[in-house]
Amino acid sequence: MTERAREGTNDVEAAAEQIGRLGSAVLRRVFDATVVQSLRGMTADLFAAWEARRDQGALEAMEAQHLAGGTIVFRSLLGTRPGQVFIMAALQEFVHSQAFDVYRRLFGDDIAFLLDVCQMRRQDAADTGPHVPYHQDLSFVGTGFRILNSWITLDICGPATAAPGLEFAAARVIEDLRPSPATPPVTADRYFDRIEIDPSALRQRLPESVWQRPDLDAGDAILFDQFTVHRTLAGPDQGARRTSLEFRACQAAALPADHALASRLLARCDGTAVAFSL
Ligand SMILES: O=C(O)CCC(=O)C(=O)O
Repeated sequence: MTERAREGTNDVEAAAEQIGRLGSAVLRRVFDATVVQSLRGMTADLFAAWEARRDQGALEAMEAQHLAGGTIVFRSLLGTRPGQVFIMAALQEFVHSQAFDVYRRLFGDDIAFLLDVCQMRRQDAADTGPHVPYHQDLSFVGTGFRILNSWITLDICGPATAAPGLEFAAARVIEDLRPSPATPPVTADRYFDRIEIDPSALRQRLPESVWQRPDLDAGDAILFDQFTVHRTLAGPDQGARRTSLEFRACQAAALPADHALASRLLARCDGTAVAFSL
């Protein structure tokens, strides 16, 4: 066991400033224990339901592929009533959290959640497929606008714990580091072999000092943009399951209507309430 890494902040302004500078920040206690417990139960039920649907041959090919990687995306969840209930519950909690205050600070009051790339994900030693290798999420969108992911863990995770966490580079990177940017853009599907960045090239490019490997409590978040290099961080004896939610969103006006990621849910904030429209 290593000493637990406690980097991170509860301060929205500090998080927004760090994201502007370095593309990422750790934000503590985005969800409290009650919210975590409720969302965790719903994710467990939904994974069980999706596994049953897979076994009945009722999933689309891409949905089955996502599930093999431990993932269910929000657009897929929207297709069932329990999935819709979960999305609205999760989004309600999210838009009332400090994480959403960071989005509002960066993007203003009209924010688009990208339904093809908002997701729930499970990671453990046994049955959720490979750990995700070094990659950037959506670097193909370029520098025109920022997509910010809030990766929120529903379980204690990180190097000093029993469950795999996340490693990421807190560094100003504004280019697509994928090995062959000429390959077709990766959109909703995530083929690791097309997005994996060579670790030795990364070590040359990004010094050890920028790499963060936080230990996180359930409800803590890592916020990062489309250029942030990250991967699953798992040691050999970290067999415990970790479930996480990922809310990827951008300034609504920045997303062209014909964009590959245009499947979105608009959240409009009037200062006191948030209204959603598809
Ligand atoms: O949850 C993880 O371990 C990795 C998730 C990730 O890298 C991603 O969804 O882009």
